[in-house]
Amino acid sequence: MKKLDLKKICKDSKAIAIGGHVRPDGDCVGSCLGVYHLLKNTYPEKEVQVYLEFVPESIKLLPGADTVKNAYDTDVYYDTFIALDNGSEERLGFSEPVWQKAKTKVEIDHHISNTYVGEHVLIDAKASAACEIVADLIDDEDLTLEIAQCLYLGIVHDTGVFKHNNTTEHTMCVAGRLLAKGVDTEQIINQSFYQKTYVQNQILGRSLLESFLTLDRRVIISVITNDVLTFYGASSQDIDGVIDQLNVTEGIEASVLIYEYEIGKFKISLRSHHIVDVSTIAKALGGGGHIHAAGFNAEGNWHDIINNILELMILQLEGQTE
Ligand SMILES: [Mn+2]
Repeated sequence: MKKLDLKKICKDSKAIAIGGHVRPDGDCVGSCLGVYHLLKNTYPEKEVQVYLEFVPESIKLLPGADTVKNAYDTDVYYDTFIALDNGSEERLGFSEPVWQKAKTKVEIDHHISNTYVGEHVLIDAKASAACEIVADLIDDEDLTLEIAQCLYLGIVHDTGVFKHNNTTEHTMCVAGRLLAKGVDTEQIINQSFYQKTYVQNQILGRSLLESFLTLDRRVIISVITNDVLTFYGASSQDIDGVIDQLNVTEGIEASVLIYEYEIGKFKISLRSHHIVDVSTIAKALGGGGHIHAAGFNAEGNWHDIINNILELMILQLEGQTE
């Protein structure tokens, strides 16, 4: 596999920009900050700047997170741009013009759909996370605790704490190498991944309490109305994770979460385990997604939405094809 030498590529650059995809996640922020620390440590005199749309609240514990900018300085020319965890140029968002102008373009990613070509492109779809690839590009003497913290967090997030099937033997070896640098794994995993705000917990509790089982207890459904959101002062971000909790209920095949983000307007998340292909259901109702995780938007009355979903789900549970 082609290996990039980040230090060598940046040796003659005066200013280096680093960026990732819109709506940055743990792997995106972690890989950007990991590369940021590597270059700052190697070339303290150079201008190195990370550009991301935002840093999610739960990831602000990473060293260097406070240096990230969400608008670019038009008076600085970056001769090198390093894009991470980013499948296509458009996904860079506001920093795309900086990328376009840069003389040297570096792309490191693990999305199978990645379309980049160029001299400094490194795409490994087998890697669990961009952070895993970046870790392999950093020699042991350059791998500081700060870098290890950033990369560890990214791997934790993209593997769902080493749970998803993208976790390989190599992933664990990389994680072990980062761990050896002194990463406080419990702090990173709990604070950035599992920790919830009080409001998020209240919404989760309420959703579980009001959920119900149907179709022979094979489908679990919960509805969060706009009244409930308003009562708790919750926003759509506070709904994250509710569907996953519904979906780990023992014995169910599929789960449905309906939430009313505005009065009469709903977002619907669907999950399934084995039999039901929720992507076809979501597609039939105007949305899309993957076989076991999909969603769509709807307006009107949530009773009708449930009826529409169940009608399609029954067909699949009964083994009919549609
Ligand atoms: Mn990723």
